[in-house]
Amino acid sequence: MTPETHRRLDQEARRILAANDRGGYTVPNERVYPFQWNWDSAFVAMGFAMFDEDRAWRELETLFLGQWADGMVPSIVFHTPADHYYPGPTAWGTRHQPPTTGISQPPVAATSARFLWERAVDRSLVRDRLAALFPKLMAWHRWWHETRDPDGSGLVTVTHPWESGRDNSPDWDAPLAAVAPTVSVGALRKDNKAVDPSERPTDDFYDRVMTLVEEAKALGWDGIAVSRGLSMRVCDLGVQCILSRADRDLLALAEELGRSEDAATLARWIARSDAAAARLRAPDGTYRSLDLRTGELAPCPTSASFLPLYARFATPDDVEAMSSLARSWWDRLPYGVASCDPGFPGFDPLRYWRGPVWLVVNRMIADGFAAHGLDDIAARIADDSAAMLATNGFREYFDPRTAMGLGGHGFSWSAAMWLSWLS
Ligand code: 2M8
Repeated sequence: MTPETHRRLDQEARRILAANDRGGYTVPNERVYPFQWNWDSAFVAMGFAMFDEDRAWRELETLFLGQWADGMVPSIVFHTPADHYYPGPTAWGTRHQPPTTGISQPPVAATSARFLWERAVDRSLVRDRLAALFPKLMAWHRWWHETRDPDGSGLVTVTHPWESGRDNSPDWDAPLAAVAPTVSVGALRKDNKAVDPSERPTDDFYDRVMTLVEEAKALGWDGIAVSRGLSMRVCDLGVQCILSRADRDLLALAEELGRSEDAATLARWIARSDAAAARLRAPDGTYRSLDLRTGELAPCPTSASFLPLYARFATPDDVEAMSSLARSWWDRLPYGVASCDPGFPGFDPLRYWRGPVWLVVNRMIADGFAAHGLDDIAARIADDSAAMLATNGFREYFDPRTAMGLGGHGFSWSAAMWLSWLS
């Protein structure tokens, strides 16, 4: 990459974050997603941290204004009204102020807080902010480990595909097939008017996921009742790994702050999750999501199958299996890392989480390979990611065959990945 391209990407990434900044929080992309999204903000904070530490902390602090009394941090905080997104606050029927959804998203925030802390120019200036955020992070992790794992199995439950962040992944095909739709919401959708419908989930998908919302509403959004009672209950490999990594990062922060009781609790949660991880390993050695209702593993590896490296619970055999898997995908597709196994019959290089490449996942996968000494794979993922941005802009996701940009334009987390990882 020429220094000129590098400068151009730096400027463009900062311009995007500034344009999507709503004062304390950042929208992923105004046209498609006009509110604050949970894991988007955790990644975006890392981008801000490279040039405005105060603004980076504010991104996380504002996200936690949406935290529920039971510790749950919602997938979306609807700080200000906007009528061009469906489903908005009314469809969720929750009671929180500011209005929020009733489901969560992958818990990246503790990892982000550690990133901010470790890069702080003067830690004494941000210690109070970290100390104020810590109990909120701890409460959220407790919600995952207790409310979303009421039997203490070590595997946490997601009850909705949107909770995984990997919305229409093949991981949800079988669990969603078991959800009998009771609503028909195709006409209410806005997303497929803002973006080419071939790059978005189907109407049938929306009917089923909104049926899950109706089920949770009928349970009054009670945490344990939802966890035990919804017709979709899956241990999502992505959330399981991201939580396990975030537990480790939160433990490091607990030690920094001298919170020894919390550190001990986190160490217990980590040990319990590590012990349960083998249940997610398929006979071919790849990790998958697990349908907790049927005991079935997901039908194919996805980009989440590399995240045990990021979580840090992978065994030496796993490391070997994951590096072979990554190399075999590059034999079929020039740009890594596809969100779904290219050999799976349902692989679709254009449709959202069923094939396209997502830079935030790439960052986590590259982190995992680098931590296990596989610097060549980590470097190739970074090179592919930078090439996609340089040739096609800060798009939401990319076609792994051609690097063509897909979904929304001027996307905040893609800009943040450039600034905090690739630049
Ligand atoms: C996508 O999800 C939202 C629902 O939360 C949607 O499709 O309407 C996903 O890619 C998710 O991971 C992401 O956080 C969100 C905003 O970028 O968009």
